[in-house]
Amino acid sequence: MNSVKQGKTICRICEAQCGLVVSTRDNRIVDIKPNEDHVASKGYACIKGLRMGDFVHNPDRLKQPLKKVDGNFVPISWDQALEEIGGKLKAIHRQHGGESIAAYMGNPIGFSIWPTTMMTLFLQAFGARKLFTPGTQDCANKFAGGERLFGSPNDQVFPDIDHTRLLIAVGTNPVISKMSFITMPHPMERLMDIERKGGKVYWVNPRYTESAKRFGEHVPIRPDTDVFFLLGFLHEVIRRAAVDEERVQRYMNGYETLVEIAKPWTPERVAEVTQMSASTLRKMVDDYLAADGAAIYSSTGVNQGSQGLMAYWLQESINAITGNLDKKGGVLAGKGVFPSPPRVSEVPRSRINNIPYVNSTIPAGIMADEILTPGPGKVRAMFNMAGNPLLSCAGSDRLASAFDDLELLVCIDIVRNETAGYADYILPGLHSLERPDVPFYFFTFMGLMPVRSFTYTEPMLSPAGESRDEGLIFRQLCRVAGKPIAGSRLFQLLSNAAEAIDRIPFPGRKTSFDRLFISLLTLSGRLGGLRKLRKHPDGILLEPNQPGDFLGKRVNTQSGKVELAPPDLVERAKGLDKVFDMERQNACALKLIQKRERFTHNSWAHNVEAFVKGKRNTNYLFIHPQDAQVRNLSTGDIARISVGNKSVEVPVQLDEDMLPGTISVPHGWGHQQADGLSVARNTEGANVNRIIPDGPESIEPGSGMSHMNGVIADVARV
Ligand SMILES: Nc1nc2c(c(=O)[nH]1)N[C@H]1C(S)=C(S)[C@@H](COP(=O)(O)OP(=O)(O)OC[C@H]3O[C@@H](n4cnc5c(=O)[nH]c(N)nc54)[C@H](O)[C@@H]3O)O[C@H]1N2
Ligand SMILES: Nc1nc2c(c(=O)[nH]1)N[C@H]1C(S)=C(S)[C@@H](COP(=O)(O)OP(=O)(O)OC[C@H]3O[C@@H](n4cnc5c(=O)[nH]c(N)nc54)[C@H](O)[C@@H]3O)O[C@H]1N2
Ligand code: SF4
Ligand SMILES: [Mo]
Repeated sequence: MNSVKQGKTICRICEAQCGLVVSTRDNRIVDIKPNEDHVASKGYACIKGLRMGDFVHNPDRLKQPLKKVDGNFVPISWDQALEEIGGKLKAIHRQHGGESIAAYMGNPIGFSIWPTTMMTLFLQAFGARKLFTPGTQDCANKFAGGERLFGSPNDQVFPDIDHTRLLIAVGTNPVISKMSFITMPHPMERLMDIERKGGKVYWVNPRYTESAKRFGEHVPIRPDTDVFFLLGFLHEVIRRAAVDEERVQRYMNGYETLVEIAKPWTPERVAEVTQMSASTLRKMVDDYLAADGAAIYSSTGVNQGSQGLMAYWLQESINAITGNLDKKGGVLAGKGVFPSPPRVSEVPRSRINNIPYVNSTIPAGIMADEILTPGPGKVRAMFNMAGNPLLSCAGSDRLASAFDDLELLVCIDIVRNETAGYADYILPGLHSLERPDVPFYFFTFMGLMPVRSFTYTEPMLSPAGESRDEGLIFRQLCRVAGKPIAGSRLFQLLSNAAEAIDRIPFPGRKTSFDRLFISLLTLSGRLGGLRKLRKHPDGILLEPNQPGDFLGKRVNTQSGKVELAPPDLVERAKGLDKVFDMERQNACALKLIQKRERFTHNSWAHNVEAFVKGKRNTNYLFIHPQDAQVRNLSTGDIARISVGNKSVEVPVQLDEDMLPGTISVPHGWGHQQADGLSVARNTEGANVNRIIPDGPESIEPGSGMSHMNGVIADVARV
């Protein structure tokens, strides 16, 4: 047995990106500890990062390519897999063109620059544009909002946590999630500091969350009514003339339009649907305006509603006109390693209802339609990397039929998940600990950091079995299909040469091409080459984001000013009266929201035995005792939750923390058909996305967001 080796890396499970110290022996993890010396995480990590060994060395880990033969998966060689997939791809491309080829790029790999870039360049080689991502399940409203207000989807703001005096946190639960659109290890500690320094945190949430129980003030809100809460807020700000007129004059357009829009929405009126009293709202406005540095921040609880883009627009407009945008303690515009890429002059549109792409991706809510609708551009081949759309996207039943309809479905994953059950080929990719990496934070996310830092990591392990770097897989497929990656012969030649060199056995030598790519990127971002970065496994600190660095300097709109009145949103605002009336009519209906849990991570943590022990082996219906009583439900009963003609059944858990009228069923469950997941297969629970509607009518205009939060549902005892 060899001795234990120790290495430093970063966790790539969530946006916090904590530093870890990983001990290995004989290519197996023996221990993972938080890295006390990491410049940003300083010794923090959560249970998922610390248990990563269970993901890497999972007995179900894929180690060889698989091909479906007569309904069963059989192992084949890489050569055979590449030849056959490349051949089919070539034929489909020749007959039906690039629009018939699509891809889904899942969440976990979004944190690695190399495979994500390669998948994009692979699509480019075929003139294929249909890239689906979980973005339209979690944050595309922010991309769409950034584009309209600041000029680019990559122009994003985040609360200046270390200096803010007042934070209104809407639809987020950091104790569990560690947040999104802000890279902040140990978020609760940092947020608690706001109150320790005499400031205040409000949690606007239909659930009295684990976070709200720690500190701050919980303000309940009826699900999917945040847009009205924000209209009431805006109304009050304007009524009190609490506007930084000089800034508005100099740096913003469209303020007068905003004034008109806010006029009818008094706190009394919006209270009718938000269930937040006018006095509570006014108190929040008082505190916000009194604070020297205040911020409203929101996350998936709002993003996944039916008005996520509208809410984002109002929220950032409030932050902007009150002078809190680009101000110490307000919201800062994050600065990436590279400036935001130039705006795409012509946004592609889907053949389905002419729906626009957002941030160069096509909404996942119309994936089934793109596959099932006949005619030119019908998707026939699909590549799914590190994703589980069958469990994570809306409309699972339609998606299942769609995947059945494909001529070619290739899944690249570390295990055989539910989606892979529909695949023609499954290719074993790398676990993040097996690749050299820099986080995919070059444009946007790099900047969304209270502590702006950068960490390069070497692989901690060699690839399991025959598993292969995803980037290499795409370049090899391009070669076989006769379409050079990125449409560049030179790029393809370089890749082929690097591959040939890498094949020569030479102990201790590391693959060259990916490192070369990363080096070029970091060098051009003036971070230094790998030699320098390797010397800093604890990360390097970059110049922090500064207030006063954005307005008048980096705003990417044509006017150079913040656009407070984007025409399409102003137009939509006219329809809000109707939405409001509907809300009033539905005041008694149950609304279904999502819920993240400590031991689950979207759909991929349930194959770890420790995470699904005992009562954790299923998802539940969380329901307030009042709502349960009316339906004759108690804890342990099985409930049927229906939306339209679709339903799922899960056990009931009475939960006083839910606002009455609100129910919750966590997503990522329903693994019973997952033949490739020996632990998850034996869990119970159901896939809530079977009842979340998909299709062009169920996504938010402009952002393409699937409506997953605040969906009206029925509950009955089984
Ligand atoms: N343990 C764990 N951590 C995770 C994940 C996981 O699956 N498990 N997933 C990761 C991913 S991919 C992401 S994107 C982030 C997301 O990070 P967050 O956005 O912080 O996600 P949640 O913790 O689900 O918080 C959303 C909150 O919104 C509330 N909410 C629901 N509906 C509404 C509404 O209509 N209005 C308002 N105001 N609030 C509402 C919910 O009660 C919930 O508390 O978390 C990441 N971290
Ligand atoms: N109803 C409802 N649905 C939701 C949400 C919700 O709140 N409610 N949340 C949404 C959100 S925020 C998100 S981000 C999506 C996530 O949705 P997805 O990204 O589609 O799904 P994951 O569950 O993250 O599945 C990731 C897969 O990647 C694999 N994987 C992990 N690491 C690697 C790697 O390095 N290489 C390769 N090749 N594979 C890897 C895992 O084994 C797993 O099979 O779900 C969304 N779905
Ligand atoms: S919070 Fe947990 S899952 Fe997220 S990066 Fe840190 S260790 Fe990984
Ligand atoms: Mo997400």
